[in-house]
Amino acid sequence: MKNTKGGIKGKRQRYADKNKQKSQGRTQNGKPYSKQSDRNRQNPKSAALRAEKTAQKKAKKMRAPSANTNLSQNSQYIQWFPGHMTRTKRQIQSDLKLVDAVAEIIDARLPLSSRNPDLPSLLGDKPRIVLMNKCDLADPKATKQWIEYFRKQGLKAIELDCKSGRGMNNFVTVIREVLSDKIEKWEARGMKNHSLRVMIVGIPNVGKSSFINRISKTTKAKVEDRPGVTRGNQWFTIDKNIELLDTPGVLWPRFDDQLVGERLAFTGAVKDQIMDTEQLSLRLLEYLQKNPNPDFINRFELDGDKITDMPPHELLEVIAKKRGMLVSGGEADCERAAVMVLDEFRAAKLGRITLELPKKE
Ligand SMILES: Nc1nc2c(ncn2[C@@H]2O[C@H](COP(=O)(O)OP(=O)(O)OP(=O)(O)O)[C@@H](O)[C@H]2O)c(=O)[nH]1
Ligand SMILES: [Mg+2]
Repeated sequence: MKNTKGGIKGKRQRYADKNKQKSQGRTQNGKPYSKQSDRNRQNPKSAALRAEKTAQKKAKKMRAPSANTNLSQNSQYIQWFPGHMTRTKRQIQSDLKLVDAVAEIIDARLPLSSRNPDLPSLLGDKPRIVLMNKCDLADPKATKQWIEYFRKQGLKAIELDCKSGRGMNNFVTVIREVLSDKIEKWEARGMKNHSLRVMIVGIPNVGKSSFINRISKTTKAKVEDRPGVTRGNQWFTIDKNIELLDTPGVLWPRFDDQLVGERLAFTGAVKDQIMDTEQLSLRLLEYLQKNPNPDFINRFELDGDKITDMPPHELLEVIAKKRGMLVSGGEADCERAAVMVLDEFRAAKLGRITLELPKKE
């Protein structure tokens, strides 16, 4: 490095020059100064490697964790695991010692995707039953198949509909069945009416609090049509010496299959605000195009033959126009239509649709 007088710059001078450039916010070649660019100049090869690694890390973060071929350009990476869910998991674990059994509420429309994969390790060998809720929204034939599927796995499952109260009476019978050994032991020791304590767990918005209200014939548990309503564990006493523990809905830190996240989002188990609603409704339309349901076709007065090959965004436009959802200039208001499609699906106005079926043996 030559100085203006043609000599070699001393170490002290070079240091002073560099500090001057830093204070001016510029590098030698006039580019803005940064610590990173300083390091890069020292070793351009490792700088390129670092840049590549950072890009890979970013891509990994953005990439869907599954290699599912059913994904399309409308797919989005969905994940929702706020801090209160970590706390709930810990609370569930510590409250386990207080209960005799656990009732896992699942959504009858997605009996696999609505099961938390972390539960088996969390619950250990605690006696467990499955409550298939929202049966009024699911395909009744599929629900029967799922009950059989669980039976084969050695799990007692019952159909529930918290809106009408269907299936409520079976709960006490089934809980007594799974706890029969314990009850026999209590009775042998003269404890005839020993109370049973059951923890109610499940994903957000699946109907845990609704179930507790229905079965205890009260409205004490807070219920709303959005995920994340219950925020703490709370005991409720129902008749026949049974106490139930309501818990906040929990998901898991990472959906290994992106379709699982999507299905949970379709049914309202994931907070809508964290997603692109229009994209989500396009994915739902893609599903309905591949699996057309007469109620869906009739509700939007669609031509069943034409919709299969239509790009989903065109179908959304058709639906918006059919419903008179227009923006100024007469264009379809796809944003509004997207929300409406999701709402109507969630209320089973597009048919009683079960999104997953047990694998045929
Ligand atoms: N159609 C139908 N809707 C139901 C049923 N059970 C619950 N719901 C509705 O589902 C929504 C959520 O119910 P909640 O009882 O608050 O659900 P939760 O599991 O306690 O939700 P979090 O506390 O957020 O985890 C409410 O709008 C209920 O009215 C059912 O069997 N059928
Ligand atoms: Mg609740």
